[in-house]
Amino acid sequence: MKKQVFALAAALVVAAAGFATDVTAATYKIGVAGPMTGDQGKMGQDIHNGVKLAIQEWMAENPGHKVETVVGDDQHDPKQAVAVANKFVNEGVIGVIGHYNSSCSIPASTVYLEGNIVQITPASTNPTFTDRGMWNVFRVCGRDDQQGIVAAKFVADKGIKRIAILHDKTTYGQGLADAFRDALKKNHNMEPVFYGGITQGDKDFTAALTSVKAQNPEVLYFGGIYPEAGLLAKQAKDLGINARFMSGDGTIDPEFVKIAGKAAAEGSWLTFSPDIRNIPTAKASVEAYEKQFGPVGPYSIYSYVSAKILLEAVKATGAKSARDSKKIADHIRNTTWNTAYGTLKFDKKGDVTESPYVVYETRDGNFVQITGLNQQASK
Ligand code: ABU
Repeated sequence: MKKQVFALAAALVVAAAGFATDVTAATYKIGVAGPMTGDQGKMGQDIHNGVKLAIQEWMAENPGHKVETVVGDDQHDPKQAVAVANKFVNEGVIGVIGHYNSSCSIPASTVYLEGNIVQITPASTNPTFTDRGMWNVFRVCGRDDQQGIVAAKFVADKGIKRIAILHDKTTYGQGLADAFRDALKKNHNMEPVFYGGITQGDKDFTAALTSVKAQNPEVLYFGGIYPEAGLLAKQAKDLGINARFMSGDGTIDPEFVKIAGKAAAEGSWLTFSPDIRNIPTAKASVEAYEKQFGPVGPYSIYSYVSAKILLEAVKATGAKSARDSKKIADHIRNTTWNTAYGTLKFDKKGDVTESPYVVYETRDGNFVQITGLNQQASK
């Protein structure tokens, strides 16, 4: 009898907390994936911290329900990402937040599709992620075919003519470099004076930079992530290359300045979404994050928003497990989300319908937003 009374009381508490379709307290597991260790480990930790904050807040708002994370370190290696994805399927997660790298998110998404699991990436910007017609994938950030257009317009508007392009031969890095090159050609009738690749993980880029130097570029554009971007900026300066360094969202982190050194990073141009610290709706989330984890990284709040969307969709649909993933996905796609970034809506493919990019300049080691939303690109 005592047991029955307790169960009824628990059900009423949960019903009062606002669960329309599910009055049974539940425990959910969420997969959190990214490079948790190694040279890109800062990005994985930012993702994990954003998810942790979202879970803390959600559990406080939904007493009786428990959310646990299963963390997967993909070490920005596509094979490791597939192993992480299989582990998440076997552990019965109800959804995944991740991965960071497009080269990991894309192969892992196939495993999640087969496992009937919703995946929300906070950071993977390569268009292919959402362009394959998969019902289970979402991203809350923008795409490189938007980011490349904004970068090309920016340099063309400045009257810059001599542009060298390097990339790290990854899905993201080469994809972004190609998007930038294609936008230069298509929208501004410009050709780069140099286009070539380096190898991610290498430390000495003298050979590639010597070829770049021979073309006397005004801008050296890099498609890749901050560990290589920092070394390239530093070594370009050491070699006496007199070009402005430019890159994208994979570079905009204080780690870039640390690796390049303040002098070599100074003046570099980086594309990313508008500064989260200036978005009024994000103020409380940024403060809560920074109180616990320190300065927000580029994708900390995107990860927080991703986890909030997943948990709210689980709640609204009364989903019990990944068997209910289609309901979760439909709910995500058909809902207008009020988030720290403001209102978000997803299109049929799982992309957000609006994702502005702006340009930052590195000044005294800080990233200062130097363009407004008039640089916004449409798909
Ligand atoms: N978008 C930043 C780097 C992550 C990726 O898309 O590979």
